[in-house]
Amino acid sequence: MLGVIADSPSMEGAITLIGGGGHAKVVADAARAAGLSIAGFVDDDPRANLPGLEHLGPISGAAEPWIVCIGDVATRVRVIGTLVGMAAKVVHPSAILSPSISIGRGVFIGPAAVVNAEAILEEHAIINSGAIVEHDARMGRASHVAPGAVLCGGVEIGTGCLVGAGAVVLPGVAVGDGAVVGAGAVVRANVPARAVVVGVPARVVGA
Ligand code: JB3
Repeated sequence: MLGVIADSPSMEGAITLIGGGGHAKVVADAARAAGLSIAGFVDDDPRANLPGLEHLGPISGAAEPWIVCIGDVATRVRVIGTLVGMAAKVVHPSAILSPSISIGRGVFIGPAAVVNAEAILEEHAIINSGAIVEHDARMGRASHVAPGAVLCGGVEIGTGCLVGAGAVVLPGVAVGDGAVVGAGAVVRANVPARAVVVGVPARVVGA
């Protein structure tokens, strides 16, 4: 699996990272490990600093291909909405990917992640370090499965969701748009849109 999969032949060339914080460091590492060139990063905070990468200016000036490197889901969704041009995909070479998966534009797949047969990763989803997305699961647009989390077979994650570090979503469970699954939770039943669930077994604590 290539480190970045251009969506069109015109999308050769270095990628621009959008955001200059901790997640951008992880994406930069993956891009380098995959042998990709990085033009630099854009960030509205002039103090943002990514060692070894040039701060190219504010986010509004992002050149394509770009990838959004902001982990907070609400911010991520908002920033994506302001962008034009083509998003790149960055896949760490140590990720284990079935050849039958679908990867949308702007997706990031981190080191030691596993994505199994027929899984669908919609645009701008984050599959973070060591996360597992099992067969036939779906990650909704801009959703984030955090390090070490496990989506079992056929799980449906909506758009703009966060599945926290080390959480487990059991087979066939659906997590509604904008929902949050707390770190370490074990989710046995469907999660309503915009709900927050935590614990083992996971229970709704807020919405
Ligand atoms: O837990 C892990 C493994 N990673 C976390 C990741 C998923 O999310 C990480 O530890 C952080 O919690 C977070 O990483 P991120 O998004 O890089 O966080 P931070 O280091 O705060 O960097 C966010 C960057 O986005 C900063 O450079 C901000 O300037 C920028 N930013 C944050 N909010 C924003 C906004 N930029 C714009 N334009 N608008 C915002 O509202």
